Amino acid sequence: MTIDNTEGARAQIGVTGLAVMGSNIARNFARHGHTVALHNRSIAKTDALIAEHGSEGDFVRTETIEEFVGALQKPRRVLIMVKAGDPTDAVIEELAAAMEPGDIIIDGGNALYTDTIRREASLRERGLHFVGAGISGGEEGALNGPSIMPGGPKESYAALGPLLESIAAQVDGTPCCTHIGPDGSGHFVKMVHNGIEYADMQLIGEAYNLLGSALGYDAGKIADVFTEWNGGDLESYLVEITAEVLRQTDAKTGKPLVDVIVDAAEQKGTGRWTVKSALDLGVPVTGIAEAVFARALSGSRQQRKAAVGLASGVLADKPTDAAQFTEDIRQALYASKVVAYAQGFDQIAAGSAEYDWDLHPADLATIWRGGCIIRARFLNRIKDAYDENPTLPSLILAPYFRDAIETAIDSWRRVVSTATLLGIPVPAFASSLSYYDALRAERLPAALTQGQRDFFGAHTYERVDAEGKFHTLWSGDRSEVRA
Ligand code: NBP
Repeated sequence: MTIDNTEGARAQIGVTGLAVMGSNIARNFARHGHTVALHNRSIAKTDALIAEHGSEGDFVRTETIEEFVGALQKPRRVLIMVKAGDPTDAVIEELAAAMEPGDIIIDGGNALYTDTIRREASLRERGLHFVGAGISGGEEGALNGPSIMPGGPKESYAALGPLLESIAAQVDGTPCCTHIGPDGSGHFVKMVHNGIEYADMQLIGEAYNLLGSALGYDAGKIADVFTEWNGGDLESYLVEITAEVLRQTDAKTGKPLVDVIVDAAEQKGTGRWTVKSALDLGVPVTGIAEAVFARALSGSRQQRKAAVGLASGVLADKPTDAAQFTEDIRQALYASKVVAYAQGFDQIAAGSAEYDWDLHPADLATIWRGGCIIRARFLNRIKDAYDENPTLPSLILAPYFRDAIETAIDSWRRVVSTATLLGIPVPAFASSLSYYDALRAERLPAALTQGQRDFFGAHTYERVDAEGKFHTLWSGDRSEVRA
């Protein structure tokens, strides 16, 4: 039903930015019994939403920002769903000028968390609450239940939480939405979520490539393998849709669709942001970084074209036991996935410490169980691991995952070595295994690095048998001095 805006301030929530995400979230609110004020820069999208879906609930049609703000109950709650970046700043400025202290502005776009920190600080000075909310699940999730990661002032969650929780995905009666922490924490966590998503997709891609290139399986047969895997520990949205994509036939050629799609992966930027932030925080998110670089390499089309035909060296024979190698790939995928999540959670811990956010990993695992792109059965295990030990040094050390990797390790090594001997690229499988081997090593070659740094730059080193810093007089008599 469309409510005449002359009826006064009666909407519980307003949504501005009615492209695919905003219109689906507005419909989700309305379907849950909330009256929703609608606004979009160009009125056409507002009218289209009302014409096509106006019967789904109570919508208030507005044209100007003043009219939009005037249609809202106090404290006013406005969700911005516009293109991230400058458009978000422009919309915030317009809204802030029309709103009053105590009102709440929520940015549900994919904002860079440092922008959210800046915006929150500036709006706080004006008495407004600003909530940077990561929203995952794509357009389908927005309509039927996303995973929502709202940051910002805790007080604002009292007025906002019940509304957001009502439209979020639910798992075992628990909404996939919780207050994450102050200022930019919601968008930070969403960014790392997307980084993990990149790693997960790359790992699935490597498994698909191995099944095709090492075992000669066609798309349909690989789809069957993924469907089977989805019945076990690997059960997840991404594995499920992988089978669907692989099973799709191209209407024009009759071939599997995947075989006619150009093999150059694009990216919108959240994976890159995750890696940049990890570099600043000094957290080795090797799986995520390999995934971002793998997309970049796939997109270097001219270079790749020029490099086709470069020497491969002598390649090994393909595996003869297809069932065993398929199981090896499944195990390698699972173990590498554990590493990707472990690294993502390490980054979240580092961000929490850097910005004093007091983030709770078990809460994140809980709200990622449904609605979002990385939803997976295995998030229950992550939640259990952090419930049991909230200060776990690494997810890999939780008993369940430690055992799972112990079961997978031989397969994992076979997959990485076989892929290498066959000349099949597996950057994420290989770097995850190297990360694991480095983490468990008693000694690393970093000792030599420290020696080199001291040699050319007098950067000093620590000793295994004494406290303090030391320097060797490399260009003198090579005796050691305390620094
Ligand atoms: P888009 O990111 O394509 O943005 C389109 C919307 O932004 C339209 O409503 C447009 O108004 C509005 N807009 C622009 Br562009 N510039 C504006 C300005 N200067 N002032 C006011 N409005 C402006 O929409 P989307 O794909 O629905 O995504 C919305 C947000 O949600 C983005 O931040 C996105 O990153 C995030 N997100 C998207 C997904 C997804 O799966 N697509 C998932 C999760 C999060 P107009 O109609 O007048 O041009």
